[in-house]
Amino acid sequence: PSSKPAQVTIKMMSAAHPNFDQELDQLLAWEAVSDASVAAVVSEVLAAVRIEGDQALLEYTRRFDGWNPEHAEQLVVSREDLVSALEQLPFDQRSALEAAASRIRTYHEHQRQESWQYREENDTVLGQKVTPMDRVGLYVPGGKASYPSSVLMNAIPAKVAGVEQITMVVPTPRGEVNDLVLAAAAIAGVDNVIKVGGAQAIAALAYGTETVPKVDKIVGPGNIYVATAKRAVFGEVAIDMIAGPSEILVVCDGKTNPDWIAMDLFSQAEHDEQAQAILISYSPGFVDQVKDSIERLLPTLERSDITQKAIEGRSALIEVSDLSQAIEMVNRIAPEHLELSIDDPEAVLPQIRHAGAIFMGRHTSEALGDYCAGPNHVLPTSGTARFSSPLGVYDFQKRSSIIMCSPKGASELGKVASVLARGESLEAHARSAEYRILKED
Ligand code: HSO
Ligand code: ZN
Repeated sequence: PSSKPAQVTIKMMSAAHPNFDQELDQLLAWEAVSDASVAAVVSEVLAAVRIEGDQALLEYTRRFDGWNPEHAEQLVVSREDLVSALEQLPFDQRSALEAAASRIRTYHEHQRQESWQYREENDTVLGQKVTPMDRVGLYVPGGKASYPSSVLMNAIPAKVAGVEQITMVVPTPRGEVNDLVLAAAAIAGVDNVIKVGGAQAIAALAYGTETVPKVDKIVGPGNIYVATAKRAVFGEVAIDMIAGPSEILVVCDGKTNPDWIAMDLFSQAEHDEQAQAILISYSPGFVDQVKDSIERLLPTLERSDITQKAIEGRSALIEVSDLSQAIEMVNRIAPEHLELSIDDPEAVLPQIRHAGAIFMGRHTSEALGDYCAGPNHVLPTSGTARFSSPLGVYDFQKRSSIIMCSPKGASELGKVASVLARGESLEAHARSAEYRILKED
């Protein structure tokens, strides 16, 4: 970190510019990389794990993770190791993780879907029964994107849904696991932790091996090998959405300290060189003030390299004419995170239609939501907030339909079904329904 201001070439855009629409489209363009050579490696790994089970896991772990487990038992993190990771944590870290976990749990308890039913006049009952999935797998990346907060955000909703068994997989470069990640797993109630990563970990969760139980759904972020493997096993198991780079969109009326806005933009930019940070303001000249703050503050960051690449890459400071133009643009961008850094965010909320999470007012920074406000930080990226939602309890629950006919109800429905079945030339359907028509009806 340095205290000398940097020259930062962030895109400055204006909605009044004749080419603005094309420029914005270009800024938002994002294509998930798919790579034929990656796909080939992944399909080989999937097949090997499917056939050889633990032996393949050991072999790939030796090859890719740089340590030499001899027996599959060495891949398993014991209950005692989990508990001791928690106990060895410095006091402030432990209490912050616990405070975050408790707030995340409370928020997600509001999301639980309940079963329902209703009774018709003839005593036929119709309903929907909600059931948690039995087993869920959670992928946690190794390296720089190994976030304990993400362990909480993925595991707690599954537990709140009532999932019995959560298996976490995590690659361990040289056999070492991040203690904070283990502690977070202990706090969130993760049941098994296995030291295996990459496509081989996804294969193990999807097919099961001698030591890794087969799961019903796999969640959690990963690199291109992991994402490709998740896509390939989809159908065998359910998967969560495949996330693109992180994004933040700040709308500001010009009355927030520009340093706060710059730091909020950095908070996403520091995740990833491909991350996107956009400011939209309708206060003349405010974008230039924020640019000054960016140049002064960026060099003071520990991750200034990544942050600068993101700020100079897919990011922009945009001037628009008024609030309603800003709102229109928000809905077009459908950002993962939206900060409304304005006086009266509640007045604007009804018009916001597409955003993963909405941070209301100057004091609500995205960082608070990333860790501990309560809502999930796994959110739809790359404009997918137009049709998807934050990760939640509902992602670990499924529904079964319930139909219970009274004799009278079966008789009445039988007449309708019989006509429709004969229309489809399905004789057995028709007769099955007709058997149940009452004589007196
Ligand atoms: N902002 C990230 C989540 C995260 N932030 C984890 C810090 N740690 C999701 O877009
Ligand atoms: Zn973040």
